Amino acid sequence: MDDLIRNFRKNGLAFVPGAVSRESIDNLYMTIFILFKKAFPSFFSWGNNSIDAKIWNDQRFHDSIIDARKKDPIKFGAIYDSLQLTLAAKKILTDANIIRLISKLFDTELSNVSCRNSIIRLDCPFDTKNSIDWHFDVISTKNMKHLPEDGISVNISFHETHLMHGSAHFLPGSHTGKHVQKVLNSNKNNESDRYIVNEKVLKQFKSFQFSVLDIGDLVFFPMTMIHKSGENSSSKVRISGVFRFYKINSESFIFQKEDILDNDIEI
Ligand SMILES: O=C(O)CCC(=O)C(=O)O
Ligand SMILES: [Fe+2]
Repeated sequence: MDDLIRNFRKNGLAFVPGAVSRESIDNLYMTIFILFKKAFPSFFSWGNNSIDAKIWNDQRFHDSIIDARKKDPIKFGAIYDSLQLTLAAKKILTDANIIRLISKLFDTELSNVSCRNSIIRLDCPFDTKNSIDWHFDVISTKNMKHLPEDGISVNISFHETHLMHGSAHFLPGSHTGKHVQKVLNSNKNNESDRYIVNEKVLKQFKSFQFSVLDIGDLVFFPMTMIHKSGENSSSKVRISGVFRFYKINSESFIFQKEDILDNDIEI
């Protein structure tokens, strides 16, 4: 048994450094830039056609995104949603290393895995609308009886991420219990759903946050593990991925469809 599987079985967290290809991450930054420039041309007029991951070190990039969100949160939400449809996002979702590692952790083949509700996150400093409090990931917010027992989530860091950027906090050990949570669905496209887990449950576990994550690093955890967004107290936008995979032949797998048509966003 190798370290990845040993750590995953022991405390529910498996860390893999620099696994996502730099070319895919460069494409993602270019795509983010194109979307913002289309929606907010005056804020992004400084950029050219050669954006790559290095742009994250340029404060102009962050200031422009933060200003855009302040000016028009609905438009910002539309960019966020549209980002999920892009090839750059989907290419990372199906990155060869991620598929290999997920297959290994599930001990199954690619053909037996589904993915849904996979998101590239843009977390602005001191944001409270999209930051998610303690919760475990779910496959369905309508069917709360569904415990995501055979799901694995992976967080991806798209830049050097320090504590002040607000990477996720985890409660290792919480994944083996059967916990319940309330979900308050948000019907706004610029706000996340709210989750509530009983305080008594939270007190049973010790919180853990990776002190630093580098570009392309992966953190795998069972969907049943309780975790939350950290607080971004920096001046930069935290850019990360949260991808969720499910084993199809598992008893707890449910048949679903993704909303794909007739959901244009008026901006
Ligand atoms: O902010 C984060 O990295 C955590 C996000 C998260 O847990 C989720 O989207 O389900
Ligand atoms: Fe989550």
